[in-house]
Amino acid sequence: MSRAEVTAYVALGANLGDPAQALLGALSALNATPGVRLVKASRPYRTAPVDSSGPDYVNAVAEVATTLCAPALLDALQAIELAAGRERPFRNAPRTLDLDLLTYGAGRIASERLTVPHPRMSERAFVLVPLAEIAPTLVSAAQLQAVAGQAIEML
Ligand code: PH2
Ligand code: MG
Ligand code: MG
Repeated sequence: MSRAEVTAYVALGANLGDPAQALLGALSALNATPGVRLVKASRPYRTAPVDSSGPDYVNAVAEVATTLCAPALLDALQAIELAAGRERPFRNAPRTLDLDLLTYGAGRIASERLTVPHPRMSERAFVLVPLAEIAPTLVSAAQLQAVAGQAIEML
């Protein structure tokens, strides 16, 4: 018997190499992953680095429907990051591709590898603005107001 699909939201970001191309490649790699179906993706946004360095980022958020459990979905995200040349020299280092699991259904997870919902998602315009574009009921006006000072523009 096959498992029911769960709706999950994934944040995409990059600020090295060709970030816009990396995000497009990641969306198609996500959809090509067995057990993962891309439902929608936000527009790409140019954003200033937050607690990070280097060039501006390109960020987006994707909605996926998945039959994978959350740890397997995380494995898939990390495999796509690695294939895009992701290196982790230090925390919040500039990167060719970052894929973060924001939510997994209504799941709450606090394991060594994974905290869901993502603990910093509501502090970041680069997550909330694209998330609000594709899932407006998940983001409140007050949350958007709280990050209104962070530089973000639609590409
Ligand atoms: N990701 C971070 C830290 N800072 N800043 C922007 N603008 N976009 C990001 O994706 C980003 C960041 C940690 O993953
Ligand atoms: Mg991140
Ligand atoms: Mg990450």
